[in-house]
Formats: sequence, structure tokens, C-alpha cells
Amino acid sequence: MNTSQMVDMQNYSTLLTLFDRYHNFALSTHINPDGDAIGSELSLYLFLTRLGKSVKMFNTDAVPANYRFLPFWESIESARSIGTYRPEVLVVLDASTLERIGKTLSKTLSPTQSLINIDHHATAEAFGDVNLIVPSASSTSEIVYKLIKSHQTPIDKACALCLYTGLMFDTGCFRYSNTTAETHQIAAELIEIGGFAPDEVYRNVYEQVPVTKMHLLSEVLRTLQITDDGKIASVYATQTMFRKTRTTADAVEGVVNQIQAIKGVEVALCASEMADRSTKVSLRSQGGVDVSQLAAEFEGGGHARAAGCRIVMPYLLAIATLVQTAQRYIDPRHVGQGDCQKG
Ligand SMILES: [Mn+2]
Repeated sequence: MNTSQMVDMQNYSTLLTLFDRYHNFALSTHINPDGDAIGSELSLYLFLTRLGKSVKMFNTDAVPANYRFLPFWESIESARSIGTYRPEVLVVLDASTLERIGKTLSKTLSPTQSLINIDHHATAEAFGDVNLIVPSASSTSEIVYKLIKSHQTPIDKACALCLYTGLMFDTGCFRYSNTTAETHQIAAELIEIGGFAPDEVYRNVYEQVPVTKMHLLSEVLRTLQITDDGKIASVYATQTMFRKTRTTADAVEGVVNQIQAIKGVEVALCASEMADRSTKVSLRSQGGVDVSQLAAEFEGGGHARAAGCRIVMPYLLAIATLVQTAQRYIDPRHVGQGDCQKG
């Protein structure tokens, strides 16, 4: 993994040289795309288009409704439209592994010349021919911003909006620990260039909640369990709840952050029962526990304070297992099993 700034600088110019050399580009990002995924993808699309390149975007999952205010979101195509198309260069954004762009897409979308990986996840794999992995960056959008900056091409309005949206999303609206003076400086510059109203961007992204999601939330919050020491909080969502509230598993997104907000809680987890009866878990930490390590024990990954994994176990067992493992991280002496039971 590249952590040093020097390597970053070198990779910025390596990438720009590559951009100069080729003409046909394809971009992709991870499944269940979030604000940083879509924001970084669209901003790189706008930059490369501006350089006169032919650029296509292919995602496994559709652009979520709350990002459909972003310019050119409609240019993002599905895996079905690939056909026999082969780009010279494929740039994968914000995906810690190549498989994260989707199984089919990762196999069918193969570049003839070069695979580029741009990411900021601490657990990112260097799967590209060129890897621009910057774990110190708040977001992949911030890396794209710096890439454009180092090319000395002016950022246009549309691009500024996409970059800002990614930056805003991955910093939790500038409140997570990855928020720095520099993030604010970049955000300020993007607002100035873009001429958009930050409150409108916020409303577009966060205040389009379907009422069905609120119904699900009320079901999920009723499952709240907290360990005796008050440090680990968990909730779960079941297939029955999804059916009852006419929602799907993505409606659970964000719930874990609310659990994390409980006073004294160090690790929060939200487990979702998937259709195949496996369990998808989102993890959050106050900072004391590196939940990307915890997730890695279950073949997951992410960041120190936000991570996830998928466990092939029924949800209650998955929660019990994770809570027990999390206790070991909070207190390495902990070997007990009594206080992780469903009460
Ligand atoms: Mn990201």
C-alpha cells in the first residue's frame, strides 16, 4: 500500500502521462455506489472528456435517485451495454478490490492497455497496473481533485459540483475525523467555482428519504442491543422487515451511524439478513477500535472508523460472533461470552 506523499506525487504524473497517451477510457466504481463513488466517477469523466478523450462509464448498480441531480449521471451505463466494447484504459474508482465493481463487470470490462485503480480505502488492494491509493485522502473525489489540479486544467462548474458531492459524502458532511483544514479549503474552492448552494446539495443527497425507509427504521431501532459495559451497540434488519415495509437491504444504509451516536458507544454494528440468509454487517467506531481490522477477520474491509463485511451465518449468530470479536478489540483480556447474548 502506498502511504507516502512522495509516491502519490509520482503516481499523479504517471497517471497523467497515461491519460495523455491513450484515447478510449472506461470508468467504473463499486456496487451500491455512494456519493463519493458517483462524484469521483463523474468528475473524472468530465475531466477526461474535457481533454478530448472518448469516455464511457459502466456501473453494476443504477445511480441512486438522490444523486440524479448530478450532471451526466444519465451517461452511466449498465454492465449489459458493454457488448464487445473494450477500452484502452479502465479506471476503477473508490473500490477496494476489483470484484467490488461487480462480478460480471470485473470480468467483462477489460482494458486492452492499462487498468488504473484510484482509491483511498486503508484496506485497498493494489489490483491495477497503476495504483493511486491514498489512505490519507478524505475521499476518492479528493484524489481526483488533486489529479486534476496537478494537470493544471481549470476545474469547471459541473466538475466542481461532482467533486464537492463526493467530498461532502465521505466526510459525513465535514464531521468525520477525515475532515481537515485542507478538506474545507478544497470544499471552499469547489463552492466558489461551482456556484452551487451547499444546502441544496445537502438536501438533494440526504433529504429525499422515502417514507418506507422511515417505517423500516422504526422496526430496526426496536432491535437495539447494548452490551453490559455500554460500549457495543447493535441492531438488525430482517427479510421479514423488508417485506413488511416494502424496502430492500439498501434502505438500512445510514442507520449504523445513528447507533454510533449513542453516548458511550465505541463500536456500532448493523446487521442485515440477506435474501440468501447470509448477513451483511456495517461497522462504525468512535476511533478506539479499528473496525477495518475487525471486518478483515470476516473477509471484509473499509476504514478504521467505518467498515463492513458479509458473513455466511444467520443474522443473530453473526451479531453474537461480531460482538464477541469486537469485545476483544475493546478489551484484549476479554474472553467472556455472557454479555453478548441477545437480551
Ligand atoms: Mn470513498
